[in-house]
Amino acid sequence: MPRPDLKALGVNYRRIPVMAIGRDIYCDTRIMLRKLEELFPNSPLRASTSEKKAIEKFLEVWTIEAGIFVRASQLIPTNMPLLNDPKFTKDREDFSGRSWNKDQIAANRPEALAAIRNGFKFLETTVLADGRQWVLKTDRPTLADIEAIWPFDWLNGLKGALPRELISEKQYPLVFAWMARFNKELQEAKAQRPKPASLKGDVAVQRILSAGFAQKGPGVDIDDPLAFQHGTEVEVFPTDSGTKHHDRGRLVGLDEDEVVLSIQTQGRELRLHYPRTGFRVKALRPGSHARL
Ligand SMILES: N[C@@H](CCC(=O)N[C@@H](CS)C(=O)NCC(=O)O)C(=O)O
Repeated sequence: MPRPDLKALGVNYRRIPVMAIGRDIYCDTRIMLRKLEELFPNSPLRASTSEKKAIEKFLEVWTIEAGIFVRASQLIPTNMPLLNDPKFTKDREDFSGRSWNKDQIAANRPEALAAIRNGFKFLETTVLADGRQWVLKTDRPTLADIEAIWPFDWLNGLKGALPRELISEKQYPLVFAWMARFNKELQEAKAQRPKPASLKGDVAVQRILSAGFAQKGPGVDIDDPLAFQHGTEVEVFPTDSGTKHHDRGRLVGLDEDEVVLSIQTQGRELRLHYPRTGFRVKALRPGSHARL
């Protein structure tokens, strides 16, 4: 924070990353990955069978909603110079809703470490136990690998986060070999891809505002438990972190997977897309919205 480019778009959601495809803005990697997979259906990343899709989904839920990422973030080393900057710690508190006092972080560390160590053991003794190269026994990494690997790989690269006497190649050889393989594949993929263009924020904002929509919305499901009508004025915000940053607008999409909010910015409509779980949708005028 601050996020001037998102502000110029009228987006209050504070977390990163955010993806724009035309005037459709996607908040949260869970919905971004899904949309990218829809847009590139021949992509070799998505799982091919319902059983494999289930594993992919469980791994997403495990790392994001079941708390692996939160535990990983609690292992940020307390000797990081930034933790002495009150502006930084205040911002982290606004983001996470918990204390970033060094002593409290240190006191919480054993519990967080136990959760992460449990995660390493789980991967070592189940998912990777038969010596497979990739989570779904494919020739190349798939989305299931991505869903599982990122918090562990992040911690592995964050100096001082993992005590090596407890968590290393020695105790978890299969997990560490998998992370090394993944990073090698990633470097090779990066070397082969077309070079992405970088845009200044204001240019990106204008490009987004003058674009068309990338997709048709899902519509507002009449069976959704919220029983909201299309067009109800609502606010949407995450319930796990960044919870104080609410977007307000008209509800134009709601189903089992997705929430879509329509906002107006500089006279143009933008549609903000969020995953259905982990976000709250609240009517701005309680009582005025109900269909029933
Ligand atoms: N579930 C969200 C989590 C996003 C998230 O926690 N992002 C963190 C970085 S990993 C963030 O935005 N930090 C910057 C901030 O302070 O707002 C997702 O998968 O996109």
